[in-house]
Amino acid sequence: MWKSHPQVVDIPIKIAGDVTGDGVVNLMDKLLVRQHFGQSEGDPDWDPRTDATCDGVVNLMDKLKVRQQFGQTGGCGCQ
Ligand SMILES: [Ca+2]
Repeated sequence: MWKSHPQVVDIPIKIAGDVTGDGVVNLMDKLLVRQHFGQSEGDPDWDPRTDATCDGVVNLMDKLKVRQQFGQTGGCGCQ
């Protein structure tokens, strides 16, 4: 007789504002958003990680998102 066993799988949960994906919202996230500030989808240097609000543009709202979440940790952020 076959029995199914539940499996435990680690699924990294990305923190809002953790644009670098390293599991913590810190100065590196602020710097990356600043570096890409003003860019939008379609720009040659577009980096979707820096669009913390997922609206297709890196603007003040993304900076605010990082600021709100600054210092938060969780998940490994690894992919
Ligand atoms: Ca945005």
